[in-house]
Amino acid sequence: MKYLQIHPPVQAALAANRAVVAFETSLISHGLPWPKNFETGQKMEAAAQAQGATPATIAVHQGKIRIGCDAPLLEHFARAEGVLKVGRKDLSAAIAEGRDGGTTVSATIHCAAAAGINIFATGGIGGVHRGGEKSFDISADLSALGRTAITTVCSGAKSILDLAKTLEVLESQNVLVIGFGTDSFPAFYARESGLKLEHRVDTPEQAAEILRAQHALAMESAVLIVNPIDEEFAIDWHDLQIWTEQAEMEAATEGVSGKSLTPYLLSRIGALSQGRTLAANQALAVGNAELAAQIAVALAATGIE
Ligand code: PSU
Ligand code: MN
Repeated sequence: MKYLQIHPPVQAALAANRAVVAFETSLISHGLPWPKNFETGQKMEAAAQAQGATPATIAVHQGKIRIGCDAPLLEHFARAEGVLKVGRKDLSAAIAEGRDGGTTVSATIHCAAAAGINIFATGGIGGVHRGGEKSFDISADLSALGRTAITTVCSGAKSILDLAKTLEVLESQNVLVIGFGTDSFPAFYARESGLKLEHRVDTPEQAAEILRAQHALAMESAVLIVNPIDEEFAIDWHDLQIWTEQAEMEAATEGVSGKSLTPYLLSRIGALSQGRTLAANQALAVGNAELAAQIAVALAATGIE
């Protein structure tokens, strides 16, 4: 595609059918503060490489879609002010205007699939916000997952959301949700939401088996592999509720809504928890990068006919 600029190591890996894992940049530009964001991006890439996969961090840079960023470009997206938050619907405008954009899940999976990458990892997907039945604030990630054939590894949806409604919308969108080593939908910073899942795998090979069937059936929707945060970094559900309610109240008082709401809540909860949620966010994102790479390697080993 005309607007794609594929980084040479990613191009080489794709041409040789080797494992490639895509990452997003909104997590870096809007989800975490400097320098934790740059460190997280680098650690995610290193985790993929350690498993034998090539990382491809995706962004819009000067109106071009970059499939794979080198370290200076990653640092740019971590440091620069005023980077646009680019969802799938914003891609064309960001390109035409020659902008710099950090791509969200919805935009990143569209670009990854266009480049021929079939696995993507992030921290947590967007979903239905609390009170979504009134505000209609439902992340475009959900409908994008419903119409993009890509495997997405994440720690469930962000705990600031209404997780039960988020699971309902994923079901409506035909997104297959599989617990990795768990029977319950993980809650981002917390290991458990208490919401039961129907499908579970315990190894990357078992996951790869399902992905082969998904591919053979020519499904147009994503498979979501949900991986709980490491015990060591997990945060108590009750503490999270208190911080989230406080942050939600502040957002309402300050009139924050739309695109700014998720970054605002994440940043306020980071401050209220004295940085514990930031450490947790990094740990879970790196864990998901590692698992995605293991699954990509398992898939590449036997092909995906
Ligand atoms: N995962 C994280 N932190 C983030 C995000 C994901 O650990 O900040 C980003 C993703 O880019 C996701 C976006 O697509 O948050 C959701 O934003 P919204 O709720 O506005 O759709
Ligand atoms: Mn929203």
